[in-house]
Amino acid sequence: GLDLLTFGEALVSLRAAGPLAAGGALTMHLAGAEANVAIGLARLGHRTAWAGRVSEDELGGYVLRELRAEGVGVDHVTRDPERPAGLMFLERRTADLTRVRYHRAGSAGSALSVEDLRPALAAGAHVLHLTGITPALSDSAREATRWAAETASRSGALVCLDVNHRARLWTRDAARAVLTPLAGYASVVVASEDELELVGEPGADEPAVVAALLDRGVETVLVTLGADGARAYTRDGVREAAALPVTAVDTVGAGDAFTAGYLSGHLDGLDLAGRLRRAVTLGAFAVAGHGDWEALPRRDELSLLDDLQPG
Ligand code: CKP
Ligand code: MG
Repeated sequence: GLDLLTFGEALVSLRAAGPLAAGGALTMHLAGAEANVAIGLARLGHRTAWAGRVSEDELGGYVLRELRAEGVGVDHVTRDPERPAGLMFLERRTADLTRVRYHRAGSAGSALSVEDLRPALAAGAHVLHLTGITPALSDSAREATRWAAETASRSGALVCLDVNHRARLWTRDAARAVLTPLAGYASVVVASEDELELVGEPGADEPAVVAALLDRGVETVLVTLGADGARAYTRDGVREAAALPVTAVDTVGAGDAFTAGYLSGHLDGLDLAGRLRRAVTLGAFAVAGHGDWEALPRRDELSLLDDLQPG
């Protein structure tokens, strides 16, 4: 069977080297948190698949071609003849600051429904990865996300939820109302410090949110800290992992890389320290190179950063 199934919206990302308002050349890339995770795992040799709806036009064809080229299974993708591809514009404002603008309302990906996911869930996978972006896209996508999480957790899969709050899609209160119940299906929850409160009581601090999640059956809570690394909470306590000291040129996709590394370590049977080491290693590759996933390592490249001691 598959190692990992993920689903969501894959976007066509159009990247400008400077401010968008100044015009100039755009380059075309695949984006989308779930696609980033699938690619991260596929590059390390794990069997992965991505499910979702993509437009039937050339842009949808491009999304599928990129996923296939990276070795991600697309057998259970639905083509949507009516709706357009979701787009994302990314402009570079300073050397280390990029800004993102979406054109995704009413897109093919946002029309995701339970029916689109049924065949993929029936085929099964060891790990189901999902993000808090998908339930923000539409009512049907929200129900599909909840259904997939429930179905996979019942079948004994490891469910990993990455909170990934996107303020351009919904408010924090709307996100919390959906993501807190959703976290109850997860074995692994990933959140930045900022996002953690969206899977707990409003205003609750980190120890309180973590305690409530562990109480509800979540096994591992991963709090990502950017350049400061990450904290991993389990019933045995907390373990810290420092980030690797690379020069960051593009932080978009870092969280997805971290999650992919953690899940790869899980699939390889590594202990918590080993899973975290792989997670920060993939995070370092992601931020040290341009693009959301392009710089992610193949398995034989994992050791390239071995000489870097955690900062
Ligand atoms: O949390 P990350 O920076 O790893 O997520 C980046 C992705 O899906 C990016 O590829 C973008 O398309 C998105 O998050 C999004 O919808 O914002
Ligand atoms: Mg993230």
